[in-house]
Amino acid sequence: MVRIPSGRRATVATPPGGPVSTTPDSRTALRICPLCEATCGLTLTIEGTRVTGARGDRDDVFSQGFICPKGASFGAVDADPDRLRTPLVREDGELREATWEEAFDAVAAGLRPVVERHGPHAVGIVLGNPNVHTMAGALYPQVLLAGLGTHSLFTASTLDQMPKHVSSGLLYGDANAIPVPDLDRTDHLLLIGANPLESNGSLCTAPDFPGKLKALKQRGGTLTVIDPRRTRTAKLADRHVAIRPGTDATLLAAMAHVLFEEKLTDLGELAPLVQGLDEVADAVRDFTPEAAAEACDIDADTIRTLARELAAAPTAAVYARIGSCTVPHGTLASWLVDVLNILTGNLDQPGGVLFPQAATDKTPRPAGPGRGFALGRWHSRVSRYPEAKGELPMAALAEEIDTATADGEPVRALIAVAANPVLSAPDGERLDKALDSLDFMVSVDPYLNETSRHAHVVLPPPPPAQSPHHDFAFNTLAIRNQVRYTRAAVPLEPGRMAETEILARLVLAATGLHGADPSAVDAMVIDQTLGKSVKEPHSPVHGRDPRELAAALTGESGPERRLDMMLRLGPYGDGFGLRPEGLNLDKLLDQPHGIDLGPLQPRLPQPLKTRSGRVELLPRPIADDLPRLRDALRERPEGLVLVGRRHLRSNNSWMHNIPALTGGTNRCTLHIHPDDAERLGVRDGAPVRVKGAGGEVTAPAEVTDGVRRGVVSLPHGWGHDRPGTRLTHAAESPGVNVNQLLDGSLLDPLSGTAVLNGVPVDVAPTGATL
Ligand SMILES: Nc1nc2c(c(=O)[nH]1)N[C@H]1C(S)=C(S)[C@@H](COP(=O)(O)OP(=O)(O)OC[C@H]3O[C@@H](n4cnc5c(=O)[nH]c(N)nc54)[C@H](O)[C@@H]3O)O[C@H]1N2
Ligand SMILES: Nc1nc2c(c(=O)[nH]1)N[C@H]1C(S)=C(S)[C@@H](COP(=O)(O)OP(=O)(O)OC[C@H]3O[C@@H](n4cnc5c(=O)[nH]c(N)nc54)[C@H](O)[C@@H]3O)O[C@H]1N2
Ligand code: SF4
Ligand SMILES: [Mo]
Repeated sequence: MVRIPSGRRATVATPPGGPVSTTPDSRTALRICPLCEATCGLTLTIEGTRVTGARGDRDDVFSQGFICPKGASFGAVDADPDRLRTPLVREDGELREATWEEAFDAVAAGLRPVVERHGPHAVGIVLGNPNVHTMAGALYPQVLLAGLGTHSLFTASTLDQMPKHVSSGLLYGDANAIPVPDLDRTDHLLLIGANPLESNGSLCTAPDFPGKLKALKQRGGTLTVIDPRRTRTAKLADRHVAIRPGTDATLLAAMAHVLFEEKLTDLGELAPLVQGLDEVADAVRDFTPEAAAEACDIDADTIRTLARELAAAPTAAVYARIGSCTVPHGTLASWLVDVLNILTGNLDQPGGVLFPQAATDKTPRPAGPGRGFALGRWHSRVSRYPEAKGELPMAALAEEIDTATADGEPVRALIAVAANPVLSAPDGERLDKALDSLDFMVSVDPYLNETSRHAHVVLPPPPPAQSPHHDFAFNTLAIRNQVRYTRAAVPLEPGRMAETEILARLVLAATGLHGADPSAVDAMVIDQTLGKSVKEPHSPVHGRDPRELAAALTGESGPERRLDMMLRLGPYGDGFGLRPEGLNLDKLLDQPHGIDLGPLQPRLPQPLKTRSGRVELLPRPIADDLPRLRDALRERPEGLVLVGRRHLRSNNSWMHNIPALTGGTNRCTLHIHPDDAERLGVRDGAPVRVKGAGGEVTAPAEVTDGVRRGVVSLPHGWGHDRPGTRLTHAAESPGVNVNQLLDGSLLDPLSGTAVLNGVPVDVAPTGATL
């Protein structure tokens, strides 16, 4: 049991880490940064109600003072004058400012007739990335989904990490059981399709990821990076392998082949927990390094060396992100990452990859067989894509709206929360038109942007300084168990509504309860959760009276009471008095810099929820998809392929409006290798046309040997040139929408994830024919 410190409540946050330059009426407040997955603790300087500075909080138990340029610009992000201050409601085709009451009246009046006439699936829900960075996004979308009962759910996961969820679901029986690399202790990190020096890490929450990679090298460890671009992360590596995009699954299968062939597999303590080892050996038999070499454009010796190094390292972690997920074999690549960790005995071991245990996880049930993971319980209407984790592919959103079929209703109304699919998903032009054709659309978004401009109602959440924060999602992916909560740093401005209340009211308006008290939503969740918990034998509250438990909850608001409940029911919790030394909201509030809960611990077999109760190494859907990968061994793309890239001072589609975070190297240019540029007559700085299956864009060329031959790179989230938006600064250098090059037809079939990397394109100087 981890000791939960007790201490006196700090009413005013003390300036940690020494003096801050403040004026007499300035103060400081703590705020966990919501601008990327690293979740750094910030110390904000506040004058009146304005954030005038941000520094890393040196006393933060997790981030210990780390901050990046985005976090340092927190004040500018918070105070962007283009942020909407009041709801907008469409009247006679035009959006006008409205009261909250008018806005929610319009939401209820827009959504209910669609549900009543066409059924729940005619209402689509689109959830974007910032939902994992807000408390509201963690607490209400599930309630909305359950309340509406729609199957039309589309999220940024199918533009991102869905392959990993599917792979974890199949291997471990739990789509959210994602092991993370033990960055602080590993001897060898094999990093694939990730660039944490720009992204600050993903599916691996680690403040100061760059510092941790440097520390790995300083303690004698090795870093290998697989990336078609020589990224800043690759430059730090001991070995950089510039793979042909889209072929990681082939490379990883060949590495597994080598481990079997050279008898380098050693499952160690995992052996009794794993079934299907021989079947995997059979499955990768055709993937000889020689067969993979040409497909991946990596010589066979290098493939063997990668496998041997992995096996020889005292501890090692294979970690892969976007570049391995948003590709045609994303789920197979994600699966093979874990297979390699398992074959080398590095799963669930210190220095390898481990399952975090967050404070808001439920108290784990005893180990044993579970219900397993099902795929394809329903299908999309038009292309019959299988659902994965309850979601349909974001790439199918446009067709689900604009295409009628004999069976089922098209999506006629849309609820978009923190989502900008017009820029982030394939074929924004088609989506533009589809959104315009909807009977009704509501966006919960701080900006009037490429997507929200189509809404009939826009509900703007307050800026982050006015919102409390706890990382429900990222603590389950953190490289150290810890828990932190920061209340709003400044009070809500007059006329503002907390995003938690916006979403609670949205739940009510969508489910026919418009006008009810929004706290009823939290009360209902609390009742249901406690009612279920008291019936579970392993729960710390087994057999107790749920009403008595609900009455014991503390917190100033519904969301805080829900956080208190989750903490108290959780693995470190006080169990509502059962474990008085355990965690609750009051104790967390007493520790404004957070509570460290220790390094990650081995947890198997407890996290397994497969039907067998073991790790199922070769699940049926994976086995069925392997022939497609065998076919890919023979593929040799002729022309250029496109990959993405991220910039440290950017974040997907919504940070180009902050002058402090734009300009310099953060530009929407096409990276192209000098040899390709010469062959095609492309000059550095000159505009080039890029054509893909979904359309064409023109962007300035940036000739650089930072990309390998045969590969070009454009960043995503640009293309801020559409009318009817309110993004003053972004519109000055709009860039182009890379996703216009995609037609949305290329998906990883198991996860429904869009292929955003390794996409065939043609490139020519403007004026030349394509
Ligand atoms: N080509 C290509 N496309 C990609 C990617 C790629 O690598 N290449 N990456 C993909 C990935 S990984 C992702 S996650 C998606 C992201 O795709 P999206 O989630 O659609 O896009 P974002 O730009 O993250 O932001 C979504 C919206 O959230 C709003 N927002 C910001 N803060 C808040 C808030 O606090 N509350 C609310 N309610 N809204 C807020 C923003 O204004 C914006 O409109 O893009 C994907 N698209
Ligand atoms: N600064 C900044 N930080 C961010 C974001 C942002 O937009 N900007 N977005 C956030 C989000 S939503 C996410 S999901 C994470 C993503 O976090 P990361 O996955 O670290 O993101 P990227 O920087 O896009 O790195 C992906 C790398 O994959 C490479 N790649 C492309 N195709 C292939 C391939 O086929 N094989 C291999 N091996 N590599 C390939 C690309 O060249 C690129 O360097 O970042 C988060 N953090
Ligand atoms: S690394 Fe991420 S969480 Fe940390 S300060 Fe930068 S943007 Fe914020
Ligand atoms: Mo993402």
